[in-house]
Amino acid sequence: MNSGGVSEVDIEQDLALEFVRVVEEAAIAAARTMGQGEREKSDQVAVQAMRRAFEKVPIAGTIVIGEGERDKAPMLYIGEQVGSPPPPGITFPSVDIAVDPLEGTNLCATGSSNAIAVLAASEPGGLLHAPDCYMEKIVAGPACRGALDIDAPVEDNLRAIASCLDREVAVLTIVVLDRPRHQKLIDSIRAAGARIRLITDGDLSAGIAAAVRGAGVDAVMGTGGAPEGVITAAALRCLHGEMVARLVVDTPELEERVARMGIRDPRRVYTARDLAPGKKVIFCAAGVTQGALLNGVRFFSEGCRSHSLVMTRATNTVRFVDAVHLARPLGPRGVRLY
Ligand code: VTB
Repeated sequence: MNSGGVSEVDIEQDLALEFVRVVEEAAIAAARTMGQGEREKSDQVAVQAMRRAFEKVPIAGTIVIGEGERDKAPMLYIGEQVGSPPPPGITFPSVDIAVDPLEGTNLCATGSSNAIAVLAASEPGGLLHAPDCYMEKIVAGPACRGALDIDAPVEDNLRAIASCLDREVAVLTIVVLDRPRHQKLIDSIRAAGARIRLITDGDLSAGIAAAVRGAGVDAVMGTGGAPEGVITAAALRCLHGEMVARLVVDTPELEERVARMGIRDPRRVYTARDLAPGKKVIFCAAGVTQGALLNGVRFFSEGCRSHSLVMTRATNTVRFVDAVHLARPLGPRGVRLY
């Protein structure tokens, strides 16, 4: 907040917890719909809850990665301004925000592991405005600094990762999205002798796990969403993880859209720093369903309990937030007292 030029807001120090509340709200709303088999409904309630939660955050926020173009998404669309209106004479800090209110809509709809509500934030210009297309990615932990090459054969990358981690290729765990487009990749990983974990959705949370030692993932390989790629990069910048990525621009329409977004070379190989170049970067995620890193939301008679992760780049912190949200008490006639 900048009141008469007095104190400058440090985005990371002052806003990290505010953003945790935003992902908590989205996660709790989505978790209520777990297992109902309605992925769109799950997504919609998460979007609405996240949008509402932003109204309390003292920022001049701009959604740079969101639910889609303005004409397609009523809320959290690209370019939407979010944040609470500042009181007269006060200027709230400008912040760019990338959101995925429910990463893993299918996972939530089927009650499977690793659905999360997630956002990344930075100073303006700190997150690439990526189009909603596919992105080839290789993600690994900090030990693999400089060792990944998106153009190298799969087995070379596996050998490089194994060598950085000081272990054999045969004991690596590589996460791959279970899609027909990945058959060749899967065959190559198998031929090289590494182990594979196929996932139905959620290459973002797998990417974070790859950067955390002991989370059971050594690398994520394959093609997933570009917006998820930028948010993964924001997390990796906080965790010093490694990533190489390239947009999949395979139609003239997409080429045009990418050019309109100011991306001059559609074949550019990006690192995490290129995708999330911010000096200040915040990454927040809250578990919706039970996951490897985060517990899902648990409901009980007095309220619910959420589990979130908030990381900051410049201030180098990784915090887990275990929060109990008490329900408002019921009055004598069974109505909420406030
Ligand atoms: C991945 C995955 C996401 O989209 O990015 C995937 O991590 C890519 O799209 O959870 P396809 O489903 O078309 O392969 C998600 O599944 C969510 O949209």
